Amino acid sequence: MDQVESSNGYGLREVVAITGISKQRLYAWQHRHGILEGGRDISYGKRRYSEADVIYLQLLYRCITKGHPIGSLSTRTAAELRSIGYSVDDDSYVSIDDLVELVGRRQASQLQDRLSMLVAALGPMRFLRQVSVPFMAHVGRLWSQGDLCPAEEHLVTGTVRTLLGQALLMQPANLGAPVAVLLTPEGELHECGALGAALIAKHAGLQTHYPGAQVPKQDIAALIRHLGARLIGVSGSCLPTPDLITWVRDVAAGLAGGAEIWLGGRASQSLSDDDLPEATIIRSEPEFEDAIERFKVRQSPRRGKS
Ligand code: B12
Repeated sequence: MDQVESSNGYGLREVVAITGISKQRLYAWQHRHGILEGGRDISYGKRRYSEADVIYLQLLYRCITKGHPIGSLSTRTAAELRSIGYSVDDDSYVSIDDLVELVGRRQASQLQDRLSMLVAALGPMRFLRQVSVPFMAHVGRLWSQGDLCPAEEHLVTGTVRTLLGQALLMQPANLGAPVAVLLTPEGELHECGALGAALIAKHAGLQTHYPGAQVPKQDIAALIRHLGARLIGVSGSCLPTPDLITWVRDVAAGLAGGAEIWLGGRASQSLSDDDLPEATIIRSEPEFEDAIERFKVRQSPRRGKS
């Protein structure tokens, strides 16, 4: 935890710089809607904000910029605001049966058409959650049963990967926000998870880059410097745990604390935090979104510098 926050919280100027909410707006929310009432630190005589307050305000602002009126949000908890702010409009079930059938009938062009239409119709986040994840699970099953040969699997996976990559590039760049790089380590060919995580990070407001799969560990330090990144998100799906640990340790040693390393995907889920203290293990999408909100606060201008 950061020095400033742990000693006496954040001042108004810092909160404005971190959240982008103007001073006037903040006052109006407090006085008209009772947002974050109280919290006055007696020893300073001025309003201080804790890290939890700042995250709450970030979430509130996110909901407001999505079009929710402040009146409907003022009594919500941070957890409720997170689910409103990160919801993707409509979580109704999308059937992927027709996609699976097109794979079975080897209708590659129709499949590409249908998948492209789904990205356009659902938007990137719903496409990721409601199509890519269940559809890729089917593709993996067909491949392991021998119902798809490697070349056929490559054709299908390539389409999903390209669409996720296009969706990533078409999301707003979030210029000025902290920079994250999502990738897979050497030996990890499963690429859709890293692309999906990159989409989630961008949707959560980070500048996000995806250099691809199998990035050599000796290139990471230069890449991070070049991009000005403060976060590396490593996606491990099937890489054996010892290889994943070695890769992350070697990268961490080369970075010497220059950027945080987060680890997600199937292969990382069996790791405990003690197995790999050099990295933060992320186990679910809500956990990822929460971690990003905290990361934004950590990366914001410090009191001394503002
Ligand atoms: C599709 C698939 C394949 C395809 C890969 C195509 C490709 N090039 O990407 C094919 C069929 C080729 C394949 C091969 C193999 N696979 Co495979 N594969 C899958 C499958 C079915 C789906 C993966 C996928 O793309 N999902 C879609 C993406 C969008 O979702 P996701 O990966 O879950 O990622 C999300 C989250 O996990 C998270 N996330 C992911 N990364 C990160 C990173 C960070 C930092 C964060 C915060 C979050 C995050 O966010 C993403 C978006 O929501 C999974 C099982 C499954 N249902 O997940 C097995 C799976 C990953 N494969 C597995 C295995 C073992 C293999 C093989 C070794 C099989 C073999 N015996 O040969 C080979 C290895 C090939 C190789 N050399 O890499 C195992 C891994 C076992 C483990 N680690 O526990 C799995 C889990 C299947 C299983 N249950 O056994 N596979």
